[in-house]
Amino acid sequence: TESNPLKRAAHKITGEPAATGPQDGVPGKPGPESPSVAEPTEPREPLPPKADQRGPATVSPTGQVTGVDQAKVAQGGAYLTTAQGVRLHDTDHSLKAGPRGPVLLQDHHLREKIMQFDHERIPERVVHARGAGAHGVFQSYGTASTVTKAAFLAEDVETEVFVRFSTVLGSRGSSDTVRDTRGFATKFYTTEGVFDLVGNNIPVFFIQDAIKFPDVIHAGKPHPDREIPQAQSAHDTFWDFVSLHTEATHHTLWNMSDRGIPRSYRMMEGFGVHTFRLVNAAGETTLVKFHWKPKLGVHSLVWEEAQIINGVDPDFHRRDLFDAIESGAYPQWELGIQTFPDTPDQMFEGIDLLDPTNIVPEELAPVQPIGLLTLNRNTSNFFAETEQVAFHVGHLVPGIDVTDDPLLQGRLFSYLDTQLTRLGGPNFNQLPINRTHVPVNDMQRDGYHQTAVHRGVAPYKPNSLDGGCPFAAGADAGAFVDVPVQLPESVKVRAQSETFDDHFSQPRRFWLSMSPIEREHIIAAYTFELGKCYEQAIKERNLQILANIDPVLCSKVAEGLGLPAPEPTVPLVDVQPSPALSQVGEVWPADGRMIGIVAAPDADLEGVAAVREAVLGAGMVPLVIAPTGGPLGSGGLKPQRTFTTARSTEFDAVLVAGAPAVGNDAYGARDAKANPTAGQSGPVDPRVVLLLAEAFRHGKAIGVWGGGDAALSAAGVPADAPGVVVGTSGPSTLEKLSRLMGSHRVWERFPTTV
Ligand code: HDD
Repeated sequence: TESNPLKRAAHKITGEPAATGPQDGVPGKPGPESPSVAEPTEPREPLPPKADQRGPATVSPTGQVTGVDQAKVAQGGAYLTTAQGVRLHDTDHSLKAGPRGPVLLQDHHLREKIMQFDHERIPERVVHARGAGAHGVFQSYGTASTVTKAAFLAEDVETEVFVRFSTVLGSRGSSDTVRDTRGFATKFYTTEGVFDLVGNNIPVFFIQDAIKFPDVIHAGKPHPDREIPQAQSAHDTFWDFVSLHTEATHHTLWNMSDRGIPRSYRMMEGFGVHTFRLVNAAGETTLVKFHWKPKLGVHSLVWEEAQIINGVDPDFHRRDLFDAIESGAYPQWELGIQTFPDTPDQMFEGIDLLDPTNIVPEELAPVQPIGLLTLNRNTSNFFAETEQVAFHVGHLVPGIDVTDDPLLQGRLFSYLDTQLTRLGGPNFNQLPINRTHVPVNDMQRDGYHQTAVHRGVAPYKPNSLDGGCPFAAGADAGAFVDVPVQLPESVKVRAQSETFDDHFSQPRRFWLSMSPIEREHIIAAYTFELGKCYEQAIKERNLQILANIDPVLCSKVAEGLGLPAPEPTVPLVDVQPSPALSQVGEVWPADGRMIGIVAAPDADLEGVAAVREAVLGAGMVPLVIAPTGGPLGSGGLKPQRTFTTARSTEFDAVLVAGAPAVGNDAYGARDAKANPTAGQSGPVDPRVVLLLAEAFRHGKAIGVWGGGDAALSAAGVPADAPGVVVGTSGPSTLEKLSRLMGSHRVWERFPTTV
């Protein structure tokens, strides 16, 4: 009955009981009852399968698709069984010679259970090991139909998708908010087969030729002797590599910018990086670059915040994505293309389109929207979906083809190859998450983990024994036909085009396009990362690179390192800035943002309840933070966080109702005693003081009412500082605070010198 999906489903993350609890994000569908405290005693059928738990389709020789209910195969019946379906009556005790005796070798259940467990892990991805995925739908506008015949890009076509976001360097268990590039890989289950767009949140790459990929990754991964640091670029081997391969300058600069620490996966751009080739129905070709534009805008953390989150909530991005989808705040991106004529030189306005270290500024080639991606369903099993999903840049559909970008060409080899080790053989395409949603008739046979029961005797072509099946299709029947691209006359060489040699003018454009605040962040990031290097020569070599980007950048970082700033060794190019590259200046919707509301039992609880409703009504998520987990006041207002579990980094803005005093609970009083300086003014709980001080330092909007200004002064936050609202009531304070949130942070609070 509730029309606002956030309001309807927010109980999933706010912990409140739902009147009509949604299940699987499906509004109105009653959810499972909360588990009772006592152990259940009656056998019960497992929950019905979710859509993504259905098994791969089986295709008959005539192309008829029949679904196998994988959930039944994997998890059916109310009783515990062995893998062979034999019912068990005890899985907690191994078979022994007497209760204190040795375990018997004959215990077949023990043996099977432990064997399976011993082999639960598969190798993590060699890069992009840490990730989070979600299901969704892609709605095409049809605006790309003139340049591509791809069926899923025709007008009003809806295509199911699966998206996996990731960090590049860290292991599977590493933290989400490290400084790194983020992966943005999308699998489109189109009516013409699977198309994968395997991109990043940064539009350029470190290297121009895939042959260097093992090298750049070896340099970025932890040092091989002691395997540190984890998921970081702040170490000698990374900076050694990027200073010796100056083509890495542009990507490195993006990593040192705010793009390296996104606020959320929901607030990242995505890029196909390479130039691709589209083909339309008439066989005409167009070169394109793909862009994902988040509806919420592009936003980042600040560095201290990112570091704190690494400790207090290493799953920050994963949780954020999951919670947003669960609560109905579905993240959306528009897919766009920049188009370029497919000229023989494959250059555009002097920019080599085959060089993946280049962008084409949006001011020169506008991004034209072609469809809308909505992520609306969480995974129901991380391993089966997010871990087993296998992307490949060679998963193309008719109408989309590759170019000769040497990085892309190498990727075409790598993505299939890596799955053999990771997923244990060539049949990973049959895993439910990888399976195309259209009939498959591929003449591939056997291999490890083959699950299809193929019919017929003639998996070769032509044949007469299976009636000639399967038949090859022509382009008119939707076949992928390679574009007959004219190649220049050439000789076999290990070399690259001279047009790949300018490594500094594009980074310079990026630097010049940044606002002063963003430049400060870049300077701070280089100063931090190079400051973590041990080798003086590596610091100096990198300062030389910075001098070739911009003298101010170089001198500021040099100052921080305590080293002299070198002169540039290349002439500084007079490039036009590209305002589209800056993240600061626009106003964005605040949907799905997290609002912390601090309240003690003696606060204006009616005001808190009203604010909570208003936050939900505005499509944001309210989290009430109280001294303990118990209900507040006679109205029974339930807190979602306590002073012990809350940290400022979880919230985009903080509201305080009153000034929660020390001693509201034993822990607050103890903290105050142990750390008397934290609670400077004495009466305010030190954890609230910390919350406010951090929120202020990180440029977050803060609102107080009902005596909350005492909490502000305890935290050293001036009541008249930019982005601080001292209101007369909860709702009026929230209203002013919400207006501040559209710009993501209160940028005026950050000092700038450049
Ligand atoms: Fe890659 C994974 C993106 C260059 C080799 N890559 C991987 C993933 C993303 C990217 C998002 C994770 C996919 C997932 O979620 O499963 N990679 C990129 C981009 C690149 C790029 C945007 C440059 C423009 N990659 C690149 C090169 C090579 C690889 C040059 C090798 C020559 N990438 C791989 C891989 C991975 C991979 C080893 C590891 C796991 C996987 O493929 O499935 O094959």
